[in-house]
Amino acid sequence: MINVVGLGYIGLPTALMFAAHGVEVTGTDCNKELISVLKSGKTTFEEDGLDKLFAEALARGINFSTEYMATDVYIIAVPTPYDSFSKKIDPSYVVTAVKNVMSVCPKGATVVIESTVSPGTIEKFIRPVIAENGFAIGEDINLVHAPERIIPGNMLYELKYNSRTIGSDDIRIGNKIKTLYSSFCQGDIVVTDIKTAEMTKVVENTFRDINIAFANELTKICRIAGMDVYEIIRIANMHPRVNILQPGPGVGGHCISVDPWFLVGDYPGLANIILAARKINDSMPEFVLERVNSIMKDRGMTDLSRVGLYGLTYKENVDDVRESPTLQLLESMKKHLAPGLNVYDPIVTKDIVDNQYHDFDRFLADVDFVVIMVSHNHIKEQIHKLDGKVVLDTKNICNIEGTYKL
Ligand code: SAJ
Repeated sequence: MINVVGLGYIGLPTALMFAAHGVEVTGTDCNKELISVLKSGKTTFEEDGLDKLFAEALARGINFSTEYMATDVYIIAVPTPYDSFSKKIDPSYVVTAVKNVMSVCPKGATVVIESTVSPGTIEKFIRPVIAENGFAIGEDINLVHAPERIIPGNMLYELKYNSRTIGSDDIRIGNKIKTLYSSFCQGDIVVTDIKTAEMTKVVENTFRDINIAFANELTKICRIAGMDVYEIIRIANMHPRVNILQPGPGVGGHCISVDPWFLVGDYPGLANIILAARKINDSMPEFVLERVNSIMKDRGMTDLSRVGLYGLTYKENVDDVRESPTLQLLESMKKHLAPGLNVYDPIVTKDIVDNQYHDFDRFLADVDFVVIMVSHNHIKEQIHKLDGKVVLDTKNICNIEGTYKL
């Protein structure tokens, strides 16, 4: 039996995937409300195919509990935020989860950390916790780091087909956990040491952050040069060794906008490109505001209450708003004591900001200027409804004549 600890965006699909492939699973989370929702037969976030997988896992007997189980494999998938001042990782959730595991696990158990951690975190924070609890690593407890790689919006496909990294002190234990993940994972699974696995994961997200920052920097250059950045990227990407990502209103989510900071926090002075990329991506919401300001001036518009932001989530077709560019933009307006703008997102049903609409047509009726912040399928399918509005399209999805771009 495996005990998956932390049933959020990563832990839940992972637990369900194991269960649906015949592994006996108990999912544990300290959030009682979340456990009771799962026990009532409902999933807790939107993701393509998640409800179907949930039904399969339930049919195979998955359990949910707020308690940790006595078993031989634990998979820990709890959040690892960073301290916004020092930029260093806050390992407290992983440390607490490991402590709780130590209080119930039998000797010989394997603890797999799936949460993304900064390189060295396992050495610095996790090994001591295990030792303090009287367990000898490698004898009483085995430690493994198996960072996830799945992308929200295509999680279930990627769980099955992405390659994975397993970091372990002992190749035999690494191979044992590889066999466990092979119950559902059809991609290559590389077994390496723990530090290499930690670093590789952070490097992957940092690479993407830097690439997006390059696209965003080009956007600013092209704005001054009066050139079309999308056309330039499209043509440059026809070169066989060039693959520039797309510019946008900023980088959000709990991974790409967070993980590079671990390297900046741990290696100040060395992580120069990484820091510059972070700054460029973090500057994008303000850049959108500057564009709104200059377009309003050009059009002789003065009433901010007639401006609306379309999209609140950190990217298209997900319901996750963590670190979203729209929230960053609203935060920045608040700092400058400016009134908030109208906001609408078809996927975010809870009220999380002021002036938030829950009806698209009412939102449209109340605004003259729409800023597309997120390219949900919802807007792509009814882009014609923006006809007659002033539109700033930060995602390059609107072809209506006169649409402003980043
Ligand atoms: N974005 C752009 N331009 C692009 C692509 C993305 O501005 O061309 C923006 C998005 O709009 C979003 C942010 O970047 O705000 C991040 O979105 P994403 O789709 O690039 O990535 P995430 O954060 O959803 O998932 C990433 C993935 N990492 C990589 O592709 C290297 C995923 O594989 C990881 O599992 C995930 O982080 C994670 O959990 O670490």
